[in-house]
Amino acid sequence: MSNVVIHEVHGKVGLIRINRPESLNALNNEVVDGIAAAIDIFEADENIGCIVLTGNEKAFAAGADIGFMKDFDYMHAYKTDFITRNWERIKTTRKPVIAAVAGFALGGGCEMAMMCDMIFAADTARFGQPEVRLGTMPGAGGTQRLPRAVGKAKAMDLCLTARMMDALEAEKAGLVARVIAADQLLDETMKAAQAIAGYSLPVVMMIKESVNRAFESSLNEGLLFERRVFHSAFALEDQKEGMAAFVEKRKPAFTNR
Ligand code: DAK
Repeated sequence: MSNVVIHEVHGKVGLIRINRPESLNALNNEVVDGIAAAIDIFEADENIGCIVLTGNEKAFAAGADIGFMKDFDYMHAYKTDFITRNWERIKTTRKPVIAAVAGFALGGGCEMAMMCDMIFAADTARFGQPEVRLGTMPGAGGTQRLPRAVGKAKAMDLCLTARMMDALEAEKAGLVARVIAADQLLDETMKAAQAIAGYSLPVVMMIKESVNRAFESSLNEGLLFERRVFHSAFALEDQKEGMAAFVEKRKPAFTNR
């Protein structure tokens, strides 16, 4: 795997760092393929219970690499399935992914953060969909995930005016789960990720699947899905262990079964 993406194992957490600081982590195929390959590795590793995706202190990612795509024509974008082919690996992993965002998360960078299950933002984070300035539009979910997260008014504002939203506004609007002092961002995110990874992996996967269902179904269908998955959780050894441990006033020892 190339060094524009670094992947490391920290206990039960897989950490992925986007590493193109000279271009504010602009996303080209090498970066996106590298992220997808790291996710493949972590998905296959039974020991990993949560994934963290981050950039550096200046940028999570300042968007798709403009130099890389500026000469694309329609046929090239269509035939190579630009975006769908490799970007969506973040969306398809069954393990939870936390985006730890400091600095710029713009265009495809904001869209990539939104593909993750939640975003923890440094107080330096700035989110935006400035594609309109480049004579194009968001193409990796910006017009779809952003309104679901922050509502139509702010989504229209960001996509149509290209303005950036700071971390506090993003938290208030519902885009961001937590705002954290920049120098604590990775530590705090890793702590949360280790906590998630310490729970039963099948239960964590069921919760992720069920919350995501809320965005794909009516309320009643979603509730039915949740109820069925909840019932199935009684088939888990980890449910027996978790409830027995509570009653016996001890820490549970989950075995992911
Ligand atoms: N791509 C390539 N290089 C980038 C970049 C980007 N997105 N963003 C920054 N860089 C590079 C700069 O060119 C500069 O490189 P050098 O000149 O040093 O070689 C270096 O990173 C540092 O940037 P600046 O000198 O500009 O730094 P500043 O602090 O002054 O400004 C900035 C930071 C983030 C405000 C500024 O760099 C900026 O406006 N960057 C572009 C942000 C942007 O427009 N992002 C959206 C990209 S478009 C599509 C699907 C999806 C998309 C498009 C089409 N289809 C299906 C067709 C997605 C599009 C995008 O994401």
